[in-house]
Amino acid sequence: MTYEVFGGVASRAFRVLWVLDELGVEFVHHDVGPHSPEAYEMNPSGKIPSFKDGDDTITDSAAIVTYLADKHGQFTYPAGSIERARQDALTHQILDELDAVLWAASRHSFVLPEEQRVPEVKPSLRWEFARNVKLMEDKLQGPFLMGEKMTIPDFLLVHCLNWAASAKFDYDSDKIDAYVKRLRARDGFKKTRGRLKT
Ligand SMILES: N[C@@H](CCC(=O)N[C@@H](CS)C(=O)NCC(=O)O)C(=O)O
Repeated sequence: MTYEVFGGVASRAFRVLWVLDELGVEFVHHDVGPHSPEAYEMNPSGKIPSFKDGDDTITDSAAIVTYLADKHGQFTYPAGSIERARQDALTHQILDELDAVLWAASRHSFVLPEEQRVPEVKPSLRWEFARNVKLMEDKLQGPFLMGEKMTIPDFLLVHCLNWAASAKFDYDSDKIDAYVKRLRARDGFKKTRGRLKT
């Protein structure tokens, strides 16, 4: 069965590519942008990433990485366990409190039609992001968010922190800085980073 990933490395497709690189499985990467013909073929919104497992299509980066973790039995706790409930809570916390804030800033910078952008919201989003990273810091249990085991929320969190760095969204946390440095040093991360066109 062939896996196919649709979406550029600099997009949320990074999360999917990184999980696949860590799993060490074969896949085909279609380096396509949002609203490209390929993106619309996979998702009527034209958003990326999307993913194909054989003939089946999955959209949404968090859904795709959760599917891959479940299917390969890595980077996740089993469905129905208390650990899985805690893992999913972290996933949603990252999506609600970091991804959504960064995405609002992007929308009001370059995504929305110009007349719909409200740039004045950005200082408030920067404040909210820094506060929410501090809340994540309280959740960090060990080398990984959940302690000794790397799980799906780690992929999402590090991706959001990379996104924050390029959007110049700051925070003040030595603990989170050390965490992100540790995860960026992984071979899987470096392999995915190496896929970026220079
Ligand atoms: N929740 C979705 C968000 C997908 C999304 O918004 N992707 C961006 C690129 S990272 C996009 O395609 N934007 C184009 C648009 O909003 O129309 C996911 O995690 O996959």
